Amino acid sequence: MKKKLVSALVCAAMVATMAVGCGGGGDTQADAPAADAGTETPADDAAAPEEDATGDEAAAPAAGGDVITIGFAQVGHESDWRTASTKSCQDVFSAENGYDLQFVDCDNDSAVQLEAVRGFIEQDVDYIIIDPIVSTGWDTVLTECEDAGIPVIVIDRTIDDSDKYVSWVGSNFKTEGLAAGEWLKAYAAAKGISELNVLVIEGSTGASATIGRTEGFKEIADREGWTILDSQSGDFTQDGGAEVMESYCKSYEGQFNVVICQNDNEAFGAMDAMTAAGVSYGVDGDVILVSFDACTAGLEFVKSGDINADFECNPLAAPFVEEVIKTLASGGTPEKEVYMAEHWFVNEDILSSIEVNGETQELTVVTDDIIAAQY
Ligand code: GYE
Repeated sequence: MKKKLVSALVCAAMVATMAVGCGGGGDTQADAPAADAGTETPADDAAAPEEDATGDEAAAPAAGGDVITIGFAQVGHESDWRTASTKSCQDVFSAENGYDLQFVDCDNDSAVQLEAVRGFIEQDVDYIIIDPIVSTGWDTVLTECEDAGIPVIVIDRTIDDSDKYVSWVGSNFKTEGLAAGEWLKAYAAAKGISELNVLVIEGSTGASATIGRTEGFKEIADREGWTILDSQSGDFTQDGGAEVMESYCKSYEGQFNVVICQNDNEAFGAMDAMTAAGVSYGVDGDVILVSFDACTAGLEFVKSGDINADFECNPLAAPFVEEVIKTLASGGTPEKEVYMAEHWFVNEDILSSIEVNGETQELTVVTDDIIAAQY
């Protein structure tokens, strides 16, 4: 395992209000034993808290026979990561498990997302789950949820201008960006590459995932004196990644040797655009290609050597959310912040670990078993 995984309790105790990062140094993460404890792969410890994600009948919040109604305002359907996130919620909050899940795909439109939340208030659902498209503009609607007495659980992206939610479950995006930077530094040194000229394809503008990954990577780039030639949004989509990369290939022909894509789908688009422009990438190419998310298809490209390194972001928040709901249903106070476990994946076995925030973090070489266990 890459990190020493510690209880999220420690993290929550340290951070009273919303803030990306935990305690300044490396983040503290919730260990999550897999539903299938039989295989040991890095993906396993990020799969589910406590018991099987399908739910233990006796312990389920709906055990008394009442169906629990949950409104989920999802970002959209822009990426493999998003598909895995939606599936995680639909699997856990199924009718079989005693839930009525009201799912709204907000198609990356913040106005639609606010409207969805207001719709859930009107329906008087029992709980509201929000994956906030952007990190600001939330206080008014969260106050409305509070006034209606409906607990809000935020997943994945953070809300930065309100703390009127009971719990947030997600990842430390800045740490992911820092890890990508620290890996690039160590990798370039191991390969004898002294000059790094970087192009960044950012995620959706205003999303905390974009903000954190951009900040984290830039911090290392500035410290190391690398040149970031450009940094534009590819909107977390394959088409967006292809479009930005196509224009980068024209504007920066022969000038770049690193491309950082802030998710796998952008990386797939960037690969297509580089291939079309005759630019070689990956472990045998001229351009080092880095991605985030590490979903199944992303890891397949790491294994084939097309992507050099992929920094995981765990989309399986729903089992953790169910724990929060169980805690609330039994009159308890859930942790304000729950960080999920993640791993850093590479193709080549030339570095065993990197230092991130003063902490040694393992690098995992992708194998078929890891891909088979990933989402
Ligand atoms: O990286 C991207 C998705 O918010 C962490 O959103 C998430 C990001 C993820 O579209 O693939």
